[in-house]
Amino acid sequence: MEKAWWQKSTIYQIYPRSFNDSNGDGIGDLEGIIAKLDYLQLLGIDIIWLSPVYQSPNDDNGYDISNYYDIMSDFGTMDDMERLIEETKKRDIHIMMDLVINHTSDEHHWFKESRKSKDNPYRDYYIWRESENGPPSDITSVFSGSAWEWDGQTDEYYFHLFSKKQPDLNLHNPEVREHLYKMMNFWLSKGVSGFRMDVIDLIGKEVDENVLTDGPKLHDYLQEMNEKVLSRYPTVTVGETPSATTETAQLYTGKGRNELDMVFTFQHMSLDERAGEGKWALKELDFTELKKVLSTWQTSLFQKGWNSLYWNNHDQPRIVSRWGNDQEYRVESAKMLATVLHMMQGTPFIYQGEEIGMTNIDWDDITRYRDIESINYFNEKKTEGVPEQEIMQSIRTKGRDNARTPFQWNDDAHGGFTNGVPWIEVNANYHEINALEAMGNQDSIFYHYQKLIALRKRLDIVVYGEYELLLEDHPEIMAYTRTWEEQTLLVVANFYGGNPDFKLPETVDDARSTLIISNYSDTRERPSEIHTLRPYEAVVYLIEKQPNN
Ligand code: TEU
Ligand code: CA
Repeated sequence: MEKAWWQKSTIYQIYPRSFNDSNGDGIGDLEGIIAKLDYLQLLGIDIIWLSPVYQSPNDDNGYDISNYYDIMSDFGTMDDMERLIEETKKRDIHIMMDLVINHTSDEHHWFKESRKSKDNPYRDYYIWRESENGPPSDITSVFSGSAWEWDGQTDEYYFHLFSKKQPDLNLHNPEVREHLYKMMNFWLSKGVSGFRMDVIDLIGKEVDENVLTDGPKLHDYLQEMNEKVLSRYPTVTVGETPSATTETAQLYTGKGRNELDMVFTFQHMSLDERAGEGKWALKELDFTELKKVLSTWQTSLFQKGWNSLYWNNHDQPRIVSRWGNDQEYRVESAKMLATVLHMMQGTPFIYQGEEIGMTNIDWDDITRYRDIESINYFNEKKTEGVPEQEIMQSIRTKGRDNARTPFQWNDDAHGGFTNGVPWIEVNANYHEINALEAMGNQDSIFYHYQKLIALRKRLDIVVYGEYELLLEDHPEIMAYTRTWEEQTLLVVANFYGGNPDFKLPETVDDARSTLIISNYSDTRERPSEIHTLRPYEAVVYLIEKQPNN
């Protein structure tokens, strides 16, 4: 089996605006990241995924790029970026840039030209349509309202799946693709190691046919990109693909397909929303469904592709608040969730602050929020007459700002994130939850993540072992094995606060097993036949086959 360098790696996502502010303007920056590289090295991560740092008017916090070749002045300069690349190299850390090519900012030079006249050479870089009576179609923006915006300069509509300041590029135009490949090569030649590709499943869209994701040309374009850019460097890539299924994931990541290394799938992220009603329609997590979804991905891609593994990113609420217990069992449940994810097959992603168990915010007042998605949703629902309390309950539970409050470094004002006034408030719990506290405590969540990262490097079975789900229908326990050569890895996790019994399956011989990691300090060294689990307990045993088996 082919062993790629990134298969043993762990990736850490930095959302620069909220990571560390070095100059007191309240906004995280590149210099601030450089100052924390030793912290990341101690954690043991291999790759940083840097959310966008390009020039941007910040309508969607950098996911609206006005110049791909320059750095947002809030974050620093190209010199700072080059220094960041150099400093990460010294520590054997790679950088993965965020690649946003489904759309640009409306302040990008291309769009400024494009909107000027119908025969402008850049006109066809974007998606323009004429329409007499209202928008050309009913397609809606992810950020509320129509996806079509009327532009009086030429009396046509342009298409934007996200904010109206994020016009969609027309990738069917080969000139556009060539420009983008040139830009990607520019960054790779600067020394970054790859890309996380924003909503890459949209780039083959055919708006007139109402086809958005998985357009007929999507995989052709990815293969072309691979040939003209990715294959020329030892890259690592992950595509953000909300529409991916276990079938399409094999197209993206399959051997010999020459497209991407892995994709972000979203099926597990939708298990606490009412089916078909979107992210704001709240519902309890369907736990057995979660096990089923994760397991289906594990088995479907086994030796046919490669999984990314994540609970969190800058678009999702904090996992310990979402599917753990951020009160009495914050530490136990954060470690349990980490264990379950990191012992699976794939490349794990850690989102900044996850490794110290940062939690959701509980703000009731919309003026404290900064995210365009939440604010637009609030305004839309308010206009429709939905009671404010109900709207705010969705935003508190699912809003993206849950992940975007500043990193909590220590107990100083604003959690040590800034000497000034932060662009978004720090979570009030920074006095108890912060990196300094975590680093001084050998039992902290931080060191649990450090161990999990190291285990992946030490044990081939974590990287290559075949996955099998146990106790499929158990309402509280998630348990699985990984099998590789003469070994079995047994992972048992209690997802809730009760004390369920775990009965050791007959296939598992406990005579030759050792405890690999646990989130309770006094877990026994061998699994007993009946193991009564404690709240949110998670244990991992490595079992050697009997020599005569
Ligand atoms: O997100 C794409 C995406 O699918 C979003 O709809 C995401 O599911 C949503 O934000 C969840 O609430 C990417 C980026 O990750 C996001 O931050 C950007 O806002 C978006 O693309 C536009 O670039
Ligand atoms: Ca700053």
